[in-house]
Formats: sequence, C-alpha cells, structure tokens
Amino acid sequence: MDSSQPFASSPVSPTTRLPRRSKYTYKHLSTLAQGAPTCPLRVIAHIDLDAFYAQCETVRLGLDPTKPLAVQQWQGLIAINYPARAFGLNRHVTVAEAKEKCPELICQHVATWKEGDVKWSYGDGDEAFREIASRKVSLDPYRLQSRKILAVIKEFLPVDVQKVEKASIDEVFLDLSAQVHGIMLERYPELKGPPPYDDPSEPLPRPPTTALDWAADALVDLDKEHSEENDPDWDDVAILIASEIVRDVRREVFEKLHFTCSAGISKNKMLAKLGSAHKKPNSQTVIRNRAVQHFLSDFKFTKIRNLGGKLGDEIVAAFNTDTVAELLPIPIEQFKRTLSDDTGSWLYNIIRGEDNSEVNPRTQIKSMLSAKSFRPSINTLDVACKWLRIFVADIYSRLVEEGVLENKRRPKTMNLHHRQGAQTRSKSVPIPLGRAITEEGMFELAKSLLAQVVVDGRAWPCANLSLSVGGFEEGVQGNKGIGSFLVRGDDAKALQNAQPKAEATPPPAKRRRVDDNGIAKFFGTMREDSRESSGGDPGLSDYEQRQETPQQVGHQDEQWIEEEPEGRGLNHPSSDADPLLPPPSAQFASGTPEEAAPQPVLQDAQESPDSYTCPRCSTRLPIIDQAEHEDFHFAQDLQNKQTTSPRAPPPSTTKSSTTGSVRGGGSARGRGRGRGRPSAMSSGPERGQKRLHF
Ligand code: DCP
Ligand code: CA
Repeated sequence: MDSSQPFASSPVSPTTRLPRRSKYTYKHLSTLAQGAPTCPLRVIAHIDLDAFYAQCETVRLGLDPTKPLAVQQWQGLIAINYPARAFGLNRHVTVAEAKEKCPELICQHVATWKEGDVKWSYGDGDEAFREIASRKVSLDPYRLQSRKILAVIKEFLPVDVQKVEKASIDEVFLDLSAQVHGIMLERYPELKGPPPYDDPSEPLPRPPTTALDWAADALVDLDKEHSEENDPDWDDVAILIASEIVRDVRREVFEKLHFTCSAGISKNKMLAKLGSAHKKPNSQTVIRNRAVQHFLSDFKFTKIRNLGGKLGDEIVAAFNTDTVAELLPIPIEQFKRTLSDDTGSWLYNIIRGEDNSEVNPRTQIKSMLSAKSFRPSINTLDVACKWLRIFVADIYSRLVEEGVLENKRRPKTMNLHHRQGAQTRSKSVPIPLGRAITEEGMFELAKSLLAQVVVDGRAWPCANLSLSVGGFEEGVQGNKGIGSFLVRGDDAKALQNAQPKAEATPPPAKRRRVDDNGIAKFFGTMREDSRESSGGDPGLSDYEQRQETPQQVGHQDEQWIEEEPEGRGLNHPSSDADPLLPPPSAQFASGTPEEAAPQPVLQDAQESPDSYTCPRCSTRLPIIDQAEHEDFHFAQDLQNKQTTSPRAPPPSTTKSSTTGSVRGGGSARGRGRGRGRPSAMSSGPERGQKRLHF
C-alpha cells in the first residue's frame, strides 16, 4: 500500500459512540513532530539487508536469486544466501563441507588486493587461498552497494523530515516520527487541534475504531492483558503508518537495486533491531507498544543490542540466567550494586523495552583502518611498503567518498600499528594542514611511520601491520589542491629513489601454503591481543567490534584491531625477548643506548663466515641481519630526507607507543639495537629519532 493513501478504517461502531479519549495528549502529538526520544508515540524502523554480501554477489553476477550462493573468504564462508541456508549451511562450515551438503552451491570468493596491486580484483577462491600470504580482502564492492542502498533510501524519504542512521554496512535505522506525524494530520484532520481549552495536556480524541490493515507484516502477539479486540490507540496508528512507509522503502530498494531486506518497526531502536531479525528474509515485523513485554520475555537478553559481548557475559555470570524473563523480577538497586549505577539502570530499562537512544543521522566516520595479518610473517621493508601502498589505496578511496577532495571532512592524524609476536608498536603523526591530501602524500607519510619502527629496531619478522587515519574534522579550509600535500616534486622523487629498486617492479610475492589449523590458532592469539588493546565498547562481541560502523570503518582480513588509545603503552615495559624470535644472544642484551651492542656484534660477526660488511657504514654483521640492516639505512635516509626538505613546514611531534608482553625491562630505545643498526646509531642525527619533520 502506498503510504500517501488514506488508510482503511471502518466506521465508528454503535458500541463506541460515547466520547472516547486517547491515552495520548496533544503535547505527545507535538513531540512526535519533533521526533523527541521520550515521545510515547515515537516510531523507529530498523532495516537489515538479507544475506548481504551474498546478495551483492548475486546482483553483481546477475544470477538467479533462488540459486544457493555463499561468499567465501579464504576457506571459510562469511555470507550464505537463504536458498543455501535451506541446505543447513551456516558460517561455521568450511567450503568443502558446504559443497558436500549442497553440491550446486555457488561459492564466490571476496575480492582481494594482491601485494603490489593498486586495485582489488575478483578471482578464483582456491587461488586466493593459495596466495593468502600475499593477498588482502577488499570489502569495497560491498561498501559500494551499501552506499547505493543508503542513497535510494534517502532519496525516497521526504528530505525535510528524514532521519536516517547508517548502523553498519547493511543496516540502517529510520526515525519515522516526523513523517508519520505529517501523515496522521492529513488522514485525521481532527488531530490538527487546537486542543480543548488550548491546553496541550488534554487527551486526543480516540482514533476511529478500525481493523488496521497490517498487510503482510509479521505482527508480534500482544501482551497477556491486551487483546486484538481492544480498540487501537494513536500509537497503533502511528506504527501502522510507519510500517506502510517501510514497506514502500523496501519495495523501492528492490525495484531500483534488486536487493531484499527485512525490517523491524517499533517504538525504539533496540526493539526495531530485534524486530528486523525476527522474520527473515524479505519480511517486516511490527512490535506494537502493547506487545513489547510479550515479545521480550521469550528472549535471551544476549540478543539485545550491546548485550551480545562481554557485558552480556558478565550479566549471565552475575545473575545466573540469560533470559529476559528471569531478569525482570530483579530490583533496579540490585542491578546497580552489581553493575554500576549507569549500567544497572540501563539494563533495568532495556529489558522492559525502554530505550531512548536517538537515531543519529550525523553519525560520521571517525576513523578508517586497513590492515593485514601476515602468515607467514613478513621480513623486509620492500614487502611492507607494498602493503602500505595497498592500505593507502584502500583508505584513500574511502577518503574520497567522505568528501575529502571537496573539503567536506578531513582526518587529522595517521597511525601505524606494527605487531611482532605479542608486541604491538604504534606510531602516529599529524596530517599536515593547508595541503591537499593525496594518495602519494599519504603513502610517504605511511612510509615515514614505518621507517620509525624500522629505526627503532626489531621490525622483522612482522606479523601484522595496520594503517589508520582518524580525528576527522568537518569542512576544513586550506586543501590547496591535489599535489601540494606533503612532499612533492624533487623531494618526492628523492624519496622514491631512496626506495629499494625492487619497489618499482615488485618481485613475485612469497607463496607459502598455510594450513587451516595454523590459521585458527593464530586467530585465537589475535583475538587475545585485540581485547588487550581494545578501546572499544566492552559490550560488543568480536564480530560487532570488527563490523564496519560509521564510527570506525575499516577492514582487515581476519581480525578487527581497535586503535590503540593514545599514549597507552608509553609506560609499558617493552619486550626484550620476542617469543617468535630465538633468545637474544649476549651481544643483544639490554643496556643503555651508549653501552649497546655494536662492538660485540662486530666481533661476533667477524668470527663468523656468514657475515657481511655494510658498504655504507662499514659495520660487519651476520649475513642474516643484512636485510634488516639495509632497511635501517633506508629508513634513516627517508627520515633525513624529510628532515632536510626545503619545503618542510614546522616540525610536528609524532607519538609512539609500545605494548607487549612484559619480559625484562629494557627501554624501547635499547631494544633491538644489535640487529640492524650500525654503531653510528649512538651519536648525532643517525640516532633513533622520536620526531619527524615534514
Ligand atoms: N559478516 C562477516 N562475518 C560475520 C558476520 C557478517 O563478514 N561473522 C558480513 C557478511 C554479511 C554482512 O557482514 O553478509 C552482514 O552481516 P549480517 O549479520 O547482517 O548477516 P547477513 O546479512 O549475511 O545475513 P542476515 O540475512 O541474517 O542479516
Ligand atoms: Ca544482514
């Protein structure tokens, strides 16, 4: 039904001729127009795309949507369409198991960036898996569809009253209150007022007794004390109108883009979200105010937004139950005592279906992250730079979409996280203002951050690299045009030349097969690490944390890494011994920078037949350290270049932090010096720097 048409209502019945009054007042009606979160007539919808990545692939490939299809990432399945789910497939089965259960299953591997590439591409799943070490998943195709869907929704809703919040890559919340208010006044002119005695606290007249037409909506049963025979009030009418709008929105998305979605319609975000998952695919569920308690009491509270993760687990442990019904008799004071005042009151209300959180259309991306876990670890700057190139291309394309080129928004800082074993190092640098952000400029900045890690020592082997930009600002002036950002012209060329030659024509990537088991174990460790360094919402599950949200958008193949809270780790004792490295030999033992390793290294190296002499600094080193040593010179050249750049604006302080397992108490400076560093490190500008100049 078109929401602009009047809704069908039956005439007032003879038994209801007495003046009937609504539970709601004129004041309530006017707060509906403003979309006030406390308005009891408020109407919120949550729209969730069905099997989203799978639909993206079906649509992209022009396939019949009734054919079973799953989206593959390496050897796992990350999205399964509903025809495939009918064969009992879910995200926990492997590709091999899935094909056994459903031989006609179409498995489409996600797009990947290949090490050294400047653009992601689609390819064969087996090939992608064989090359897992040199490839990184790209979610760009899904982000693109997500944006198109959002645009269709926004275009469809009246611009003056729309409130749309993108909640994840395939979910939106709509606050339909203001639009519904307008339609109510059109359909029921008696609501236009003025209120009797000009008193807004006067009750509204009752709506006409009607059989509301819910079309094909799934209606949640009413609470025990209510019956379908009871006359509806304005909250029922409001939610009915909202459901008509949502049906129209869903039809529009399908007609324009061929995607199906499911929706929940209720009085707040939390209930609307539970509603959209209630009946899938391609359905919408309405939870009327009179049905809330009935709907919630059957639920496990761990299904409620923000209770899926640690917080939910804590509540289960504290109250020895996971059902809403068993939490309901618990007094608010007990929740407060056990969980803190704020969380206690929040929980008390949420299990009663009360949630005043707003639909926030201005929720903006706060940071963007691109990352890769390496298995096996990577060992050279050359390879690391190729990954940085990919991260930058990935982030830059998203910056362009954010309107950075048009000066709408721009990030203030760039961060690099480097992980070796259990130790994570983070470097960050302000993105200079007053110059346009370009891909090349970002790459130079990223390389300079990596150079700092290399100069600090112990950069290799590296198990995970991630690059992010954050601290977005609105409408910053001073983007002077592409090309003027950071280092340009001769400086840029000089930096380019400082790169190892191999950079221009990347050598074939290392291709080593990785067994499933190893990956599983590795991911286990990663999750540990991420929890330790997470600054995220403790109530969010692992998946929720790594989902694309407007607040933090990013992707890495296996694991979301939250950005290190600023400054964290500065007080952490650093690790002298890495569990992935052989125990340090005597010459690498910790000490002050001045006492450090170079001499013993020299002696040791001279005795060994497997040694080499660096042509640049005449240091003799074990041959095994040659690559790292050359990286050191590269990093240092890069820094020196940037320090002496004639175009360089005033120096900006970079931040650096280290987290990791506590083993020994060596300082970050003392760590790792023996390996790649020549003795010259201990004096003058050659010494490990803590500042970068641009
Ligand atoms: N996703 C993922 N890993 C997960 C969960 C989801 O990569 N553990 C990706 C693939 C999904 C998309 O996010 O298609 C959206 O996630 P949903 O949880 O909404 O799942 P679907 O849209 O696939 O299915 P549903 O119809 O149940 O919403
Ligand atoms: Ca979905």
